[in-house]
Amino acid sequence: MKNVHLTVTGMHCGGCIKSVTSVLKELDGVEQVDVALEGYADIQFDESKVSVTRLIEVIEEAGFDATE
Ligand SMILES: [Cu+2]
Repeated sequence: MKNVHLTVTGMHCGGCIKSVTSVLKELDGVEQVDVALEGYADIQFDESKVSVTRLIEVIEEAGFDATE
């Protein structure tokens, strides 16, 4: 299990947090997600199932920007 802290920009309300949280949780291999309006996402994931690149990708697909 691995942890990553991503900087996420573009979140403005609880709905945004919900969106980011749910797209991440839908991924196979994601164990725990903590998304905050301050602009970050802490994610615990199984690196044999999902990559950081993929985590960033789904956040961007949801309409936000993410960087490691
Ligand atoms: Cu919002």
